[in-house]
Amino acid sequence: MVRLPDLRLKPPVTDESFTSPLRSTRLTAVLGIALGLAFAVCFGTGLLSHLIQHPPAWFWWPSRPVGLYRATQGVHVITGLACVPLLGVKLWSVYPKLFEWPPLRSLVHGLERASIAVLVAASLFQVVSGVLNVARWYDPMPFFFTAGHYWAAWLAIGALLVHIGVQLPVVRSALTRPEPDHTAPGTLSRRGLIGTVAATAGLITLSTAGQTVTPLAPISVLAPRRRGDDPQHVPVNKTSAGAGVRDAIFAGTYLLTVTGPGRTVQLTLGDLQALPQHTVVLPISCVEGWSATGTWTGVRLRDLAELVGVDPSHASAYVESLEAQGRYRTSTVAPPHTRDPYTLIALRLGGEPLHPDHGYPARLIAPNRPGVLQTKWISRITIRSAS
Ligand code: HEM
Ligand SMILES: Nc1nc2c(c(=O)[nH]1)N[C@H]1C(S)=C(S)[C@@H](COP(=O)(O)O)O[C@H]1N2
Ligand SMILES: [Mo]
Repeated sequence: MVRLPDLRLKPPVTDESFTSPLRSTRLTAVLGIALGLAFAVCFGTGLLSHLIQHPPAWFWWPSRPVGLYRATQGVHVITGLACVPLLGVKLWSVYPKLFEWPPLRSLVHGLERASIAVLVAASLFQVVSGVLNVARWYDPMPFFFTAGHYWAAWLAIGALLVHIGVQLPVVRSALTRPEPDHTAPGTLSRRGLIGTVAATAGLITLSTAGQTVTPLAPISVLAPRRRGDDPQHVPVNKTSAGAGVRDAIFAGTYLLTVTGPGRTVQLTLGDLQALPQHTVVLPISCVEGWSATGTWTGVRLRDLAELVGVDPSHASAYVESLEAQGRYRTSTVAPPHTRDPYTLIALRLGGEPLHPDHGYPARLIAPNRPGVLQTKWISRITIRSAS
């Protein structure tokens, strides 16, 4: 009798290839819940940061409490960094499923696999691009970081919702029917693994949060921005040399042009110093998650609006820098911040004239605003009536 060869495809890798007894549906469910919560917090705080920087017509952001953005963006970066170990172990707990056989069972199964591919790719992209950004290492990213990170966030959240919808029954049964822990005595237990992941996430938080939570600063050994020898005890984002403004700010010909709908005034540094001076304590809160409190002295923006004949209770301002090029050379101040008496054209920081790298001769400082909108070396302000 002639036997036909068995032509059915066989799985290249079988269940026995993955031997760790630590893997279990319950472990994956616990890690998945933690990661899902962290992603929800990251998505919410990240979207808020995007809306503040690119406000659509319906969006309104208040100028108080002064440190609200400092908190939301601090939480974004702290939670994002805690995702690094969570995502690593979560993927490790499920990667044997990549080798499940047959790889495609039905159209619905294929769609579900495709959503997993999107979820894994977008999640890894978010964590890697976020870490590179806060480390200020832009070279490996041949695209504009913020745009990539923004669109990948929608992909990640969309795929995550599909994933939660598919896996919810599995998670529920894994959490209600306890699975016995098959790990051998003396080796790492499932509970031990969860504890290790939690401790790693906690350590990452403790060693980086000091870039925005001041009491933790001394132990912030991993923070990209630590309080150090920065001029006037505030970190510098872009230096005056990097912005190419040193010649202009030291030429002695500095003029601030303030324009309203019917009047333009030009003010020398002496003119600005002769206007009523006010002192406020406000943080610089960078989108990158670091922040620092400063004591700023200068002229109220609302006083300059009045100077050019605009009612400051309904006004907005467009602020331009001496810096000729650069993404952050201009910013728009919305009505809540323009009328806020804390919003200053600051001339001094910590009682001294502004350091050149902090925006000498004059810079914008407003409450509850991302650092990117606190324009340095300002040369022109255009006031518009918003009523
Ligand atoms: C290690 C993880 C992460 C880090 C370190 C991180 C860091 C950052 C930073 C520095 C920004 C400010 C970008 C800028 O305005 O220049 C940002 C914005 C943002 N992040 Fe993350 N992020 C992480 C994870 C995530 C995750 C998991 C999500 C969502 C699922 C997310 C969603 C967003 C969104 C929507 C923005 C706003 C982007 C924009 O302004 O257009 N991030 N993130
Ligand atoms: N003209 C100009 N202003 C700018 C920037 C810039 O690149 N150019 N960087 C902004 C960013 S991203 C931050 S976080 C703050 C930092 O201010 P500091 O360097 O005084 O701490 O300045 C903002 N003002
Ligand atoms: Mo910034």
